[in-house]
Amino acid sequence: MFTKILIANRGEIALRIIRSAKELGIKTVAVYSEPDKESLHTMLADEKVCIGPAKASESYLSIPNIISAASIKKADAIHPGYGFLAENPRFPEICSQEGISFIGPSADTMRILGDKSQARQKMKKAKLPITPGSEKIIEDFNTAPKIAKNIGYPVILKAASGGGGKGMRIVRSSTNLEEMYSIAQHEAKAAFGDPSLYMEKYIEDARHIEIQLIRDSKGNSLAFGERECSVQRKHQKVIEETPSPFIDEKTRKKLIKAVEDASDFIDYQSLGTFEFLVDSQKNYYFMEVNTRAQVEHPITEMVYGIDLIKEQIKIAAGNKLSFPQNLKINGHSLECRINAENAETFIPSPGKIDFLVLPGGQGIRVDSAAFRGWDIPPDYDSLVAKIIVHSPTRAEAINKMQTALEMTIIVGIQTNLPLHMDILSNSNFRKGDYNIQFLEKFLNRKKAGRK
Ligand code: MV4
Repeated sequence: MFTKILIANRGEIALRIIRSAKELGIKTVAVYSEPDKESLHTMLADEKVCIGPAKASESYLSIPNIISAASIKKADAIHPGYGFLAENPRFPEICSQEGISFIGPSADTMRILGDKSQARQKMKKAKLPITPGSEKIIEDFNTAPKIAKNIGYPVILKAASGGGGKGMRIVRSSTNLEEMYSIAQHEAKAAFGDPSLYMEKYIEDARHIEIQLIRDSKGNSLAFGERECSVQRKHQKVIEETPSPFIDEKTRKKLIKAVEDASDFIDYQSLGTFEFLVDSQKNYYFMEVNTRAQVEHPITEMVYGIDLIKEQIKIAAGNKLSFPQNLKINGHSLECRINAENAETFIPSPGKIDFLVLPGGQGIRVDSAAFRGWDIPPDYDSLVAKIIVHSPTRAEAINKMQTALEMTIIVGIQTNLPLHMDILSNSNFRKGDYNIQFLEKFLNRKKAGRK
């Protein structure tokens, strides 16, 4: 087992990783940027190293700075968390050159899955259903109208280096194909330095469903019941839940089996998430693989009673998967992402937390790096806390979440707590009747004052 892990991240996820490492008896090293000097992850790790100024490109995104910190502190492994360097294949590559274990999949796996067009073809070979679409990237716009016609409108253009929605455009008819192509291409070039696009059939009224996978270096794999992540705005998830109110036992079993088989096919190692779109007929289509621990991993931990990060660390050290194969889903879990932002305009609201009460009690978990007096820097994402509940049924989980949020007090900054309260009391949400369009439509209705 590792003796010392460096956590190449900040905020709640850095704390989350420190907690699992401590439980495993592993020492931890925090890295921090100048404005994060007085943050919780630097206080709670065993050791800490400043890796640069506020600008992420000169601190949390600087591979040389982080590797130097690991060498100085003699860390034998690095956990990347999510965001920052978590899905950059150069990071595991350089870790391996330096003799440091990277807690995540191999650079090769990251590279293949990071190219969304290549990932699609790979998963097609692995027998996962994919949407009809172009076999590879579109080399020449002149071929695009024919590809679109063959697929049938509406189509969606996606950036090969994308993910998370950037460089993506829905095209509903041939008249605006050229314009949308140009916009998507420029956006992709600006965001990823790669203008390559590919095309898929656009699936209407879909749900965003994802399957958590863990697979060890000996080929033991385990996929879990789905997380429903359709409540999102501008590709940022807002509420996640498991199980999905839409997925039946038969579809769940098929998804789990399909992901376990696909992970064997690509010899995936570590924790990973397979994203799917599920249409109103419950047909599912592979979208992409996230090669990291995700923000919403706790809801899976709640219903299965497990610690995914501990297990991820253990299998990175070469241990065999220790979860039994017969894990059962127990009850229902929801997560609300509490952000420092205006609940109506979504404008970030960094600043000092003057007073803070976070909820607790049976079936309530809060993953947060917030404390009274913390001055949230404006330089990073606006996640303040993840409030996670666990109850026997979905209805009880929603009620528990409402109570938990009512007992949450955050003074000094604006948060999206009022938005969460609105969603949780919405009748369609309560019926489980929602898809990826839900939040956008809900917000439009609210703006028009119709609620
Ligand atoms: C799609 C889609 C519909 N049809 N692909 C969004 C991010 C990336 N993970 C995949 N995404 C989507 N891909 C096909 N063929 C719908 C989404 C999608 C979405 C699209 C527009 C607006 C909001 C969305 C939210 C989630 C997923």
